[in-house]
Amino acid sequence: MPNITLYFLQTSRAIRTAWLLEELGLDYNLEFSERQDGVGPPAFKEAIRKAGNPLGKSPTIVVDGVTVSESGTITEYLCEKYDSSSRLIPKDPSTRVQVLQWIHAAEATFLLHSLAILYMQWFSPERVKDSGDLATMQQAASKNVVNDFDWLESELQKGKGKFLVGDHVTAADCMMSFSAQWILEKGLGTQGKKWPTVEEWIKTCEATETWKKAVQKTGHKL
Ligand SMILES: N[C@@H](CCC(=O)N[C@@H](CS)C(=O)NCC(=O)O)C(=O)O
Repeated sequence: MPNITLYFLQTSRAIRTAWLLEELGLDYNLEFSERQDGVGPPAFKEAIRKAGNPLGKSPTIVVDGVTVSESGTITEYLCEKYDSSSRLIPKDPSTRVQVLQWIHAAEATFLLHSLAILYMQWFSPERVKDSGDLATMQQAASKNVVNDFDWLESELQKGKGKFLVGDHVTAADCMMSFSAQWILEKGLGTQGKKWPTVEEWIKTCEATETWKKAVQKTGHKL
């Protein structure tokens, strides 16, 4: 068994890695921290920096002395090393490209568009809020989020199984479920819209034994 440590900040992308580790059947040491004032506490971020990630962000993992950051990279690294049957990132190029597409979309499309809205809320000066300009900007930025979820909804409807790519969990689900759950929970740019197939898929992910184990071990909550 490899020696793996996972730096896990509460309510974060680290649940992607915890779920993946359960899917791979790998045990790991958990370095957990609750949030403080909504962000990572300084001491926890310092511990992550000391472990080799200068940004102090979560998830970060150390695998037999090798430090890896960025949830998508961690996903690809762990699968390359330990997914011997290529179940989570398939070898067949046409299926593989679908899984890779969702791995990247989870960060570079879904979280990119929703975080733009969160940062407007966090960082706009009061005068921008009071003038109504914040609401106008949020409304404009929401179009991307709605398009993203419409795309996810239609891909899930077209899909051949109950998971994002087929009838079993792949790395696509491990990466994408947190993005979808978190954006819907926070209502970031969703404009009160509902995507029933996305909601059903999230429930299917949450019903897997591996997801449940990851939540039980980490105490993850939204
Ligand atoms: N692109 C990175 C983002 C990592 C990141 O921003 N993590 C957040 C939690 S979801 C974090 O550590 N925030 C704590 C802080 O900056 O205080 C990834 O995919 O892992």
